[in-house]
Amino acid sequence: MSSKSDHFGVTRRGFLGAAAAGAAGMSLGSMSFRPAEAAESNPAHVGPGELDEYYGFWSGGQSGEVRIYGIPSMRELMRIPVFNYCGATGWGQTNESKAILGEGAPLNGDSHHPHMSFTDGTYDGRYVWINDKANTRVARIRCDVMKTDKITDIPNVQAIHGLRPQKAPKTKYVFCNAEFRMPHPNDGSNMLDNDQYYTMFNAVDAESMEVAWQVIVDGNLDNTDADYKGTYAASTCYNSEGGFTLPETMRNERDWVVVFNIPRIEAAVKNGDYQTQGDSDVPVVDGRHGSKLTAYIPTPKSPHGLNTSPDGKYFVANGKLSPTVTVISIDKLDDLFDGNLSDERDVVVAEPELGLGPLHTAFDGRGNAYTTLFIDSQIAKWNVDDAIRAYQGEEVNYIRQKLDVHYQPGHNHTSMGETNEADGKWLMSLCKFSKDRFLPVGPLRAENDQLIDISGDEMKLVHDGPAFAEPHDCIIVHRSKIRTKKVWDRDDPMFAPTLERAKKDGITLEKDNKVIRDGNKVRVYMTSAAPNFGLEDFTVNQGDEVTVTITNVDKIEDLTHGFTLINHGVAMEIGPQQTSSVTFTADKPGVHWFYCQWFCHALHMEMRGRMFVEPA
Ligand code: RUQ
Ligand code: CUA
Repeated sequence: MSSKSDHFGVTRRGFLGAAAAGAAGMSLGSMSFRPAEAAESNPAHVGPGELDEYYGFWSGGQSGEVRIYGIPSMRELMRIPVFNYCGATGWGQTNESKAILGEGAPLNGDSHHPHMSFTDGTYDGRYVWINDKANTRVARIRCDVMKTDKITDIPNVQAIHGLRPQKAPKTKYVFCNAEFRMPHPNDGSNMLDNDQYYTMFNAVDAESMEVAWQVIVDGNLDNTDADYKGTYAASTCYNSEGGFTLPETMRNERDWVVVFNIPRIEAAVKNGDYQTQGDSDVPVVDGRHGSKLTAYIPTPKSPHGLNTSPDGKYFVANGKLSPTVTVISIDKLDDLFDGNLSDERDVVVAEPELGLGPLHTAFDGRGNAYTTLFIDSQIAKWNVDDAIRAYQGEEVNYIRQKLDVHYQPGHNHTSMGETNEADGKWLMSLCKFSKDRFLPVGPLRAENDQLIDISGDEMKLVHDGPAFAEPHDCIIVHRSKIRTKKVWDRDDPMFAPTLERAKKDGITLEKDNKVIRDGNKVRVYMTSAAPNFGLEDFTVNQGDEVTVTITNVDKIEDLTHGFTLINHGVAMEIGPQQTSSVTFTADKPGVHWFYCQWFCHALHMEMRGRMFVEPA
């Protein structure tokens, strides 16, 4: 070991081993250098000016946002504020974003699972949904502008965790698991009465974003995925014990995968076979043990990830506290629901033992599966058919390879891997700990998103990508699936209410620069065109409630303006052809400069003006 590598008090691990040492040009004394020829031979290298083949949508974890990466370069292209406040774009502050978030909505989130809308089993590029575990919400991002356009509070439950859209024929529902059992009603009358505790599986209508129905279950719901026919969804379920404390939730050797029979649930709702709870009018059906709407398939101890194979044949439940994953035949579920099987376990067709702490599984479309092993810090590549043969008693080694990752991987995801177009090129391992892989930055460290080339027979680690605030999950979408707008449409629904208000005020947003007084409410309308605001100044009285509405009349791609008002905590983005507005109180007399905070022109620094506030 060279003394240089100890400079930061870092101990290089012996098991840097095969994968890392194989990366060209890497030696302990020159960790951060790679010869140019090595960079070019790296399949993840995307040269200057070249475009990536895939979009990656990353959850922003505890930040509550969603990030867009280019894959394979791992270049971060955009951050989409969702549940969080964004000081750059004014998300959480502009009137348009508040209308989507809801007045007084919390501006934090814990986003885990970004998933795109499907048509016929593959991505259709319309929407990406994401959960907020922290505040029990589900949000939708419009992929034509890459902005959040709807956020739904899920009633009667706590902590939305697993989320997955229906894959076929076209995403009608977004399935989302509420994780924590809570008493019903949750009004303080029954806080210690375990019999009144349960949680629910939820379906959100993909178009309206209203909650379509909820299903009461036993246990805590974890992750979920859907089949390729629109008939079933399956969720992993831990805490079958219904315990409150860690020892209580660990007693049973087996927990469940719960399978939801979507047509039967829809029929129950249609027949009025449901109840409602509290203030909500969402139909609630009972899917606990004994219900015809669900099936509980016993699986070893606290299963976590739930992944559907891209051929549509299997649900794979990842053992977490068991070294196994459980492979469930989707084709056998009809028989299970029709009562033709004697035991729920009859739908299990394989249970390969992979290593310690299996959390999530991804697929390459060539019959192989890739499972993260949290405790072993490895990815196990295994063959599904061989695992099935082994379960039937044949002597066959289903493990293809184990690759060290750094360290403790949670989710992994393959390119197009959750669709029927899984293409087996890239695998992403989202490692929860980076330890010695990056320069230390204080007690809080980056996570490590590792890109693995799976196009050949062997997995090859090709890139370490630091990421902030645990991106739990990601998807890798071929760029052909996505068409984004270059400039906003003037009648975009995102700012339609603002257009409506301007119309009432007799304003033509594209050309008028006017101040309208309405009691102590003042509405300031102006345009922005590089390098000018339509108004060089405007005057209000101290105490006025001021709404500034700005329309960017530039039609040029990438020409965004901003509006920042000094000492008022006000800033917002105004993209080309966009209208944005913000409301604040002018409580300080005197001169307050406003300026454009988005570099837009050689005279960008000069793009500014004054707000005069007359003393009360
Ligand atoms: S979970 S590390 Cu929030 Cu997706 Cu598995
Ligand atoms: Cu407009 Cu800077």
